[in-house]
Amino acid sequence: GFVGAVVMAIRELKVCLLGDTGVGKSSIVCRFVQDHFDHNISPTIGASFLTKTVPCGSELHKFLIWDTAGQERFHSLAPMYYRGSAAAVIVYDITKLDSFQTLKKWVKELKEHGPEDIVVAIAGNKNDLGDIREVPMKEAKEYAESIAAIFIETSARNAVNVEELFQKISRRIPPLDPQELENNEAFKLTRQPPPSNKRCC
Ligand SMILES: Nc1nc2c(ncn2[C@@H]2O[C@H](COP(=O)(O)OP(=O)(O)OP(=O)(O)O)[C@@H](O)[C@H]2O)c(=O)[nH]1
Ligand SMILES: [Mg+2]
Repeated sequence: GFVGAVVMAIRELKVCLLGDTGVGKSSIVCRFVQDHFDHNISPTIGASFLTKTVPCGSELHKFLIWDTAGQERFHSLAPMYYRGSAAAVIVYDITKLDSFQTLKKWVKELKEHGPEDIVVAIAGNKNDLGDIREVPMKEAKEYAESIAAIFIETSARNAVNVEELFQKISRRIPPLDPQELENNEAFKLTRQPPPSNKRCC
């Protein structure tokens, strides 16, 4: 059938992942972007960058994902990645109480030095390892509520709640009204050409 002119705005959203080394930040990103899990994944050096575009209402959200290195020696690089971020995903490992303490330090750092309106999402990863859990879900959930953060438990390994994590972030980002869309320099918007008959599949 006939497809009218469609103007779809792509909105680029910078997102960073923060959290202790080994909690599974890279595994979450790998699951989200490539739907893949690597048991032998190496610790991240510096940071890595990946993108994924997902529909959100009448917009497309192109996540520009900065997966940071959790090792302490890379801590000083973090501001480059949370600066200008629309959202930060702070990951802990439900089997490592220490990683939950580290998460609280990241929350504090973001509060002091991060963007004012940043969306914070807390992800309790490795929830496939419930038998050796050290962080009760209730405690983490209540903490997240106390700082108005998104909360979800994930398993990058078993592909549990990884898409949902990013969906929750998408839904927290207020849609732009068309007027603002014209003038707002803060958001990078790309007009997509209407689907042409020639390219139609
Ligand atoms: N059981 C289980 N293991 C996981 C899960 N996610 C990651 N892992 C394992 O945890 C280890 C660390 O994962 P990474 O993704 O490298 O952790 P990271 O947070 O990126 O670590 P850094 O890059 O050093 O900050 C790897 O052996 C992964 O295979 C999960 O959901 N369940
Ligand atoms: Mg990593």
